[in-house]
Amino acid sequence: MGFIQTAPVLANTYLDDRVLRSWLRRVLPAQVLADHEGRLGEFGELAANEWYPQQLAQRHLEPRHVPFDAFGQRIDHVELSPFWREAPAIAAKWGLIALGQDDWLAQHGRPLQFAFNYLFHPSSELFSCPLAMTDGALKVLQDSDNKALIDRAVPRLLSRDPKQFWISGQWMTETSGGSDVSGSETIARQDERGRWRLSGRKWFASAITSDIALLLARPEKNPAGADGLALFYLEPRKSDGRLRNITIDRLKDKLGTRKLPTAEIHLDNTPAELVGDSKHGVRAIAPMLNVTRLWNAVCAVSAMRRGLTLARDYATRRVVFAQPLIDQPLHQETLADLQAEFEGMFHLTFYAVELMGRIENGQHDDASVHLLRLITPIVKLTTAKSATHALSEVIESFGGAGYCEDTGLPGLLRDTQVLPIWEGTTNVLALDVIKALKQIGGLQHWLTAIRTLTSPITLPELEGVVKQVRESATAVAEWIQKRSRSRDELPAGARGLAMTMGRTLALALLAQHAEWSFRTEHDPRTLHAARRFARLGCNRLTDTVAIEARTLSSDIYA
Ligand code: MFK
Repeated sequence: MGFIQTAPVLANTYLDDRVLRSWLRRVLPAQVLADHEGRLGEFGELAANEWYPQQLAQRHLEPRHVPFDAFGQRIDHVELSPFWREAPAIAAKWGLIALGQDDWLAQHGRPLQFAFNYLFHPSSELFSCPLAMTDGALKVLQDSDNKALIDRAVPRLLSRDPKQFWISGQWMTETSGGSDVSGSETIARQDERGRWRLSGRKWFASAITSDIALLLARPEKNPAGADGLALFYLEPRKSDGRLRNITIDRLKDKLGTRKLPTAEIHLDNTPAELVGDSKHGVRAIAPMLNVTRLWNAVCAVSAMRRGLTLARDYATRRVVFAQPLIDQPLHQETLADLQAEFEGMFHLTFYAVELMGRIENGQHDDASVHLLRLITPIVKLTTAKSATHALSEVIESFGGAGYCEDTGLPGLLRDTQVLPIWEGTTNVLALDVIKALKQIGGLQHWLTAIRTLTSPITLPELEGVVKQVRESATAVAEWIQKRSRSRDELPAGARGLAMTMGRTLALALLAQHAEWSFRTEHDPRTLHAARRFARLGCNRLTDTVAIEARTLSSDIYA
């Protein structure tokens, strides 16, 4: 037998993660971190050495839809992968939802909850998806005035007891639109007993095995358009496990997220509860979207971290041209760029997580609430794009091996490619940033955040970085100012604007952490990351030229 290449090895994903651990040391009180470090280490061990190998070994075991039983009875059974059968119990036991609302942890609950889920995502066969939706549903129900639904569902969603724990779906998308839900065709009617019943077709019902779902439907006398939609709650299954007036037409044949059972379904007089108002369903479900968008970002940085860890380990084991890859200057440049990009995206994401924790635990002043409203779509779209690019580079860094399914790497890329799509595409979220800017009265909260982060920085090594952050922030303000009176220019350039705002904030956050880590931990690595991220650049602002865009997008010369 000739040469055999050693495979990359995944170490304990918590103990091995300098960036996460350093961030937790900065943001959590020492006692809170000390109380949880053991469990984070245990969880990181399971993620690396139990769940990830199981996922690789069982990569062919995808969910299967069994529409009929042997005698022709419609059963719509969905067979799940072994890990998916076990995952709800893991989530309950480890408090993957409950931690975020632990009274005792107060604002520290969210950072801890998302730290665990960040460790979980790339070893979870995308069970992070129903967890995100569960967390979002929890928020919507808790914010509603519907005491009956709160009493019924909230304790289940927050339960740490696997027998009690429920997960939620979020069924918004219809054939008429995923981004624009205003044309939703599902109709809600009240039966003779006044109970709501829904009929229609949902086109992307993810985690179809969920215990509950939140969805939009139009009460039959309501007007067309988004405002006429209302938010409903339903429990899809009866106590015997059979679906309740729901037919699964088929499971989606998706590019990635293949362990996640996403279904096309029909509702036929399916009983449901109105969550609140019989109109304004989009407004009512928006808090759920904002939670899942943050989860999306956490999953993006988590996937970046997993890919990078494997690529780095592989580079220490792979010798070419008489030298380990890790010692070769060009490969070092490639991995260093990825690491800097990852660190920027990590701090951007977890800044939003920390802000959410503070707002939910008392700091609900207008400035914080407005800042979170504005940065949520920015964080989601910036991290999702960055992660898809990073995972593509990771694959390439393995050469041909990275292109082979049994390394597990192609799956990592495919699962990441969903992140810029679901929960709002990059363009839809960029337009949401424009809407948010209008709602909250402009840039001032974002500019204040940038100033607050950079003003205390005194390390001379960060002078250039801080200068760049400030120049980029000024460029953003000027760009908006110049286009504020144009009807089309602002939306046409929204993607570049949102990316620039995301990257500028990320750089400010990297600088803040670099200063802290250098002074407190005597570790210069975040400093290096900040300077490199600065060289990768923040400014993605574009001068849009309408005639060019019209001509080239249609490729018609008129
Ligand atoms: C692993 C992590 C992720 C896991 C999740 C996986 C699950 C996958 C399943 C799915 O993909 S579910 C589908 C996800 N779908 C979307 O994310 C929809 C994307 N489209 C949008 O976000 C559009 O912008 C939107 C549908 C919201 C636009 O609809 P409209 O009809 O033009 O609404 P409009 O006028 O923008 O907003 C209506 C109201 O909602 C307004 O309030 P008012 O009625 O008081 O004026 C808005 O302010 C409010 N609103 C909209 N978006 C908001 C919001 N409020 C707060 N935050 C937001 N993000």
